[in-house]
Amino acid sequence: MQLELISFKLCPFVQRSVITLKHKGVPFDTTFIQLDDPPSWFGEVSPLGKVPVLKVDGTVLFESAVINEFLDESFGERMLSDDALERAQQRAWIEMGSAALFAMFGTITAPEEAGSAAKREELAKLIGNLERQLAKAPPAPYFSGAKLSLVDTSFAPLFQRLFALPESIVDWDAVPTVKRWGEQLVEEPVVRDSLPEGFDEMFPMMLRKMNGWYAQQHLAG
Ligand SMILES: N[C@@H](CCC(=O)N[C@@H](CS)C(=O)NCC(=O)O)C(=O)O
Repeated sequence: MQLELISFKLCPFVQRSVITLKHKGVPFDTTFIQLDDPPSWFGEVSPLGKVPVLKVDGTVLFESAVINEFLDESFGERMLSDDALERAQQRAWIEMGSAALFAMFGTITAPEEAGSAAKREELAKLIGNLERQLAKAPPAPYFSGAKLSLVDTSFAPLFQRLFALPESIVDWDAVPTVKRWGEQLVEEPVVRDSLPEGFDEMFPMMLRKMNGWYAQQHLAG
């Protein structure tokens, strides 16, 4: 099977698939694009105009959660539960992870203080809900027990970005179980290995370029 991942280097959704591919040890090619100046062919392969897109022997898949489930079903040991109810719950938490990613992105890119604060509040609520869930069912050490799951691969890029910010947008003392899970996930070799080279410089550079309120306050210069 020939796999080609269409990627934007700093996209956390692409990174979900990179972690899954690497964890499964599946070889793949990557084609990087610039989202602010996409190549002319991108509109034809990406129905939503978003990355990631995975081409499988030329057939296009889009949406990170769908791509990850395809990879999971096609290669290696399963990263979702065999039990239908637990699997449905895992999918729901993956969706919640997407909402948290958008709330984080809104917080750090909103042009005005009020917009940033509203997104930060949204993020706090989501992370608080996650804390309640994890407090009931603590990661051991992963979300669903002893093995890395698609829930872990979906949240890991969020934690990498939250921990990389110079001024935290999460009150970590209020969510100790989430913090512990996140700290452990970002140390996973496969998660570290999924970050593009130069991430530490590129991520703040992108935020400065977007020039939101957060960047003006904490990333000047
Ligand atoms: N729900 C999508 C979200 C993907 C997404 O938002 N990707 C961003 C980059 S990180 C994108 O391509 N944005 C381009 C746009 O919205 O025009 C997924 O899970 O794959």
